[in-house]
Parts: sequence; structure tokens; C-alpha cells
Amino acid sequence: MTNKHENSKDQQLEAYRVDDAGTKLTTNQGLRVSEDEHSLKAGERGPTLMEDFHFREKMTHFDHERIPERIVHARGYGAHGYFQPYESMKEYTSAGFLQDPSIKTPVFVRFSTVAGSRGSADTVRDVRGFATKFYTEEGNYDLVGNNIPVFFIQDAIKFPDLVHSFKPEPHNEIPQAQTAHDTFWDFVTANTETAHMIMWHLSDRAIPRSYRMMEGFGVNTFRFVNELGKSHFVKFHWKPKLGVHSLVWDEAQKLAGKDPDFHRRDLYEAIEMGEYPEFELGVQLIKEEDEFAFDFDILDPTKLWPEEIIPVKIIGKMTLDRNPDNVFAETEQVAFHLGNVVPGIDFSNDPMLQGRLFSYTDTQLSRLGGPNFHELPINRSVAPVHNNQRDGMHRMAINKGQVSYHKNGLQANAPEPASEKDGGYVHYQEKVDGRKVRARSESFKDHYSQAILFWNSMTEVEKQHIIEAFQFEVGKLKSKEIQQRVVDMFANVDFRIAKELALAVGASVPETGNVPDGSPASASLSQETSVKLPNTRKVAVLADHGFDYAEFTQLKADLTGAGILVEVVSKNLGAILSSNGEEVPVDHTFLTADSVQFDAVYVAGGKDGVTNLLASKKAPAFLLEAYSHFKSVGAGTDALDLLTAAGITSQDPAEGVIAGADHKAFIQAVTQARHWSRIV
Ligand code: HDE
Repeated sequence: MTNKHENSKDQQLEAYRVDDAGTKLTTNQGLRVSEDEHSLKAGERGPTLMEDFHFREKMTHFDHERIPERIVHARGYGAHGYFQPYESMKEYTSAGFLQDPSIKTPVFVRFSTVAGSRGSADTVRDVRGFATKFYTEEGNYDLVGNNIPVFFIQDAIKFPDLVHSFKPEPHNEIPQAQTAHDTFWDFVTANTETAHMIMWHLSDRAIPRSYRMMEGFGVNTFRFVNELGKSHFVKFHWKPKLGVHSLVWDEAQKLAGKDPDFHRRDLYEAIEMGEYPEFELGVQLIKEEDEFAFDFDILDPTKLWPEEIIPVKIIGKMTLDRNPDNVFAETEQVAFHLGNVVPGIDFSNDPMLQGRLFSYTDTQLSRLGGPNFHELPINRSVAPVHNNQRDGMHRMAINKGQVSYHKNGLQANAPEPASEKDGGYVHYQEKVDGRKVRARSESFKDHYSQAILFWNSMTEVEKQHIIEAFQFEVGKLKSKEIQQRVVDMFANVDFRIAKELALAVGASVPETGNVPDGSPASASLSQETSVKLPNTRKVAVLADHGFDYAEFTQLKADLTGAGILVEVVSKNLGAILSSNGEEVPVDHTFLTADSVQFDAVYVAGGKDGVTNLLASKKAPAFLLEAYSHFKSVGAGTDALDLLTAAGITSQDPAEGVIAGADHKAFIQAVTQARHWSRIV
């Protein structure tokens, strides 16, 4: 178990933890078992007997070990931690956990992909879920967000259609965890409100480098309400301290095969080694009276609030410092619901939010088998729970007494509703006046201006990635008609997208794009301006017998001193022998590791070591692949031959190619992460 932050939730979970070390084997009834390898038979070669209760219990339990996976966000990974506000938010909200900077609130976070099954790969092109449960003294508060600030659709009633379109096609259940197929793009082009989200989905945001290096967004518009009853509209943001960084597409695809657990492994290992992921919580606030002050509808979930107009106020920090003890018990059984709020946080009329409020509890009923899932240890509130709800599948509470109804006289009306002053939740009294209609507001009709805003805000490299993603996704479609529809739809965002896509997929180039001139950009949308840090970046050092020990030791000290992780890759496991007879253990071979699992590659110095590396074709290929993914490549003394063998020029080196054992320059290059100037 890692270092852990002792807190009220951790103490509560402790009561449920079971440690089997040093115990005797029993049945579920507590009966000690004498033998666990042979079923009870009538004779050594005879049939198994019905009376073998031990066999029956073991097999029955096994037969029922699986529960339905989540319909979306099936593949996820979780961590425990705590949240601490930087300042009191009293002016805006009465939420208890946002009042006092000295108070730490326990949290559990689950990151996820959306489309794939529970066993799919981590690095697919997809939106990432970012769901946080705050175990506050006033009850559970769930902030159920994504790593993209907008959504595909405006009304929750369309969610089943959207999800059906991106899930594997029903007639052949292909493809897994991908949107590069006809039904998804058929849906997109038939529902142009998707345009903005598609731009994000095809950007680098959809292939994050790490769960620790992506933003989180509440997406929907909520309300903060202060103790005087004054309300602000609010959007939530999580900002990672490590900055926002991505994979490149070729790398992401290869990782899906080489290490399908890439993101969960990254999160697990970082927490185990004490490199606790940190995310700052930010809020954008709009005064109630300014609801209509913008040229977009603030209730439309396909719109973001540009940070230049409505700045993000950073109000606290979350630190993830403990891995779960058991993934099924915690990460799989955790049940989020954005209707889990505390006093001071309320909803808006965003039609997607309103529909989500129904779906989350409903889905747990079949997934977790009945209405008592709030009693599962991971879901339990640390605030006391008292009400007149009773019974149901797997009820754990033993409610004492005769009374299970309200109002009552037999128990002095307990459990008794609390006044607002006493912490009772009171809904914000928004005035609502309207006719019952199945309709959408005119103010939701603009589908393109923020898709254009996003495109305008990208650097040239980011634009190139979006175009290539379009070419990949739409290039996979079987229907020529849908391909043409995508081209025509995105001509409304930028003519270049339409033209380059049309060329790549053999569609007709539309006459002109339909984009207004001089449309704005927003600096916060590009990842290129994000913080870049060397911390926990992973470097593969290629080395073989005969390497220079002194130089290697210095390299390792310099890199680890900068927070960079160093792993040695060689031909065989065991240890390699340096030119002066010192040994260094090998972490991976060229068979067990691949350049895509690292952020940069370094060739250890020493003539004999390099000659030995050159004898294998694998080392140059390893190097070249890293180079082709725009990663830093370094070489120690006498190691240039390997760079040359890989086809990476050593004279007049490209950006991020650091020769001559220059550790300082190499660290700077690794911090930079990718060297885009190498794109030809
Ligand atoms: Fe979800 N979503 N969603 N969603 N969602 C679920 O609830 C739903 C939406 C998000 O790690 C489900 O427990 C509707 C937006 C996350 O356990 C389900 C709509 C955002 C997770 C559901 C949306 C999210 C879910 C499936 C309206 C970002 C995983 C399993 C269009 C703000 C939580 C479950 C976890 C999960 C419904 C849209 C985030 C079916 C109806 C927008 C992070 O209830």
C-alpha cells in the first residue's frame, strides 16, 4: 500500500478491508476448508457428488463474478485523494467543503474512455471521463465531467442515438472503441450540433499522454448559491499541474497493442512512486442577471465560455495519493450521479443536464443490482444517512424500530427534515414560466461559430493533426455518400478542412467554404501554450555490454535529479557489464519494450557498448521510431554511429537530437516533449 492520506473516507473503508495474509481457508459461512484441489467424488475415478457444498459454493460464486459493464465509460481507472480549497468561496456558494482552506475533503476519481468495452485499449481516440466524488461532511457531491468542455448533443433525449451510432455496429459488432465507422459519421452529419465537439474529438485532446496530463470539465452549466440565496451560473474546470499533453496518433494506435493498459499503468505507477497527480479546480462564474449577455446561450452544452470573456478562477487543488486496494470493489462499483449535490450547488435548465439527472441513478439499478448501491463501501457517504427507505436487494443497514414512515408520532417524527439553517437542502427558487413543448430554443441553433473558434485557436501543427484525424476517420467509411456529407458539413468550419479531406477520400471539393471572415480565436484552447515539465517523463536508455559506466551514472543522476524516470533497454534481461567491469541491471529488452512506451530515447556512451547495440537491428529501429514521433533523442560519447544507423543525421542535427553527452540540453529537450519542427 502506498502512502496515504488518512481521512474520514479512508477510516470508513478500513472497516471493510479484508487481509487474507496468514489466514486459514474457509467457506463463505466461515467453515474451515481442509482441501481445495479435489472435488468430492464417489471413488477416486467416480462422479462428483451433489453434497460437495464447498465445490458448489466456489463454482456458483465464480459463475456470477461479472456484473454488466457501464453502457458508456465502461473502461476506467480510479484513485483516492483529497481536495483542499485555496480560499473561502462564501461569496458565491454555501457549499461546506468550499468554505475553509484548512479543511481537506476526501475524494475518489474515476478516469475513463467512453466508447470501448471494459477490456478495450486505453489509448484509443475518444473523449475521457473525469468523474470525482467528494465525500463531504454534508453528503456526497459528484462532479461528473469529461476532458472536453462541450458535448456532441444539446438534449439528453438524443444520447441513446448518439451512443448507438458510435458503439460497434449491431449487425457485426465491429469496430471496437472507435468512431471511424459509418454509423457514427452518419449521425454526425445528420445532427450538425455535433460540429464543435467533433473538432475537439479529432484534436490531440482525444489522445492524452496521461490521465495526469489532461483537463477536466463539468461541461454542463450549474449554479452556485450563497447563504443569502444569491445565485451565479457556474462551469467547473480541472487544470492538471503537469500541463495538458498528448500522444501522436501513430503512437496511440501502436500503444493500443503494445500496452493496452498504458494510461492505467501510468496513473498507478505515478501514485505508487509518490508522484501524486494534482489538479486545480477552477470555476467560471456568470451573474444570474447576465444570463442573456452573451452571443451564445449559456445553457447550450455544445458551447464553451471563452476564458477571455469569462475568466477561470482557480479555487482549490485535488491531490490523488492512493491507489484503490481492489479495482472491482472500488473503481468498478463506484456509482456517480451529477444529482448528488450539497447545499450551495444547484442545477440550471441545460436540457442535457436535466436528462442526465435521470440517467445516472437509473443505470446503476441494473448495473449494481438494486436500489442499495449507496451502501457499497466506495459509495457510502461519510455524513450519517437516515431516512425511511427500506429493504431491496442486498440491504446492509439494519434499521431498528417499528417506524419506517414519515410523518410519525411513535418516534417523535424522526428522522426529521432539517431546516435550511440546519443543513437541509433547499432548491433554488428559479421562476419558470413556459408552455409544455417538445422544442429547442432558437438560441441553440448556431452549430458552427465555436467549431470555428476552436479551429482558429489551433497552432499549425494542431490543425495538421485535426486534418489527418479527419482523413483517417472518414477514410475508413464505406459509404461515399457519408464521406461527401462530412466534407460538405465541415466546409462550414474551414474550407481547408473540406478541401484536404475531400482530396484524401476521393470526394468532391465544395465550391467555397461558408465561414465568416475575421472570426475570433481563444488562446486557452491550444495545448501548445500549456505548462511543460520534465517530471515523470520516461526515458529509455539503450545500452549494452561495454558501455561507459561513469557517463551512465552521471546521466542517470542528472535525469532523475530533474524528475525524469530512467529505464534501461538492452538485448537481454539480467545485467550489462560496463567497459570497466561495473554492472547495471536491465529493465526491458527490445522484445518486451517499445519506443512508444517512452517519452524519449538515449543511447548510452561507450564505443564497445554502441558496437554491441549496432549488432542488433532492433536498437536503430527503436531510435528511429521515437524520432518519427517527434521525441527527443540523445547520444552519449561515441554513440553517434547508432543515430547514423537509424538514419537520424548527426551533423547539423534536427531539433531535439542531442549528441555529445550533453545532459542539460537533453533534459531541456525532454521537457519540451515533442519537436514539431521536424515535420516536413
Ligand atoms: Fe454520462 N453517463 N451521460 N456524460 N458520464 C454515464 O452512468 C449520460 C455526459 C460521464 O466513471 C452513465 O454510471 C446522459 C456528459 C462520465 O462511473 C449514464 C448524457 C458528460 C461517466 C450516462 C451524458 C458525461 C458517465 C453510464 C446526456 C461530461 C462515467 C454509467 C447526453 C460532463 C462515470 C453510469 C464513472 C457515465 C448518461 C452525457 C460524463 C448512462 C444521458 C456531457 C465521466 O448514466
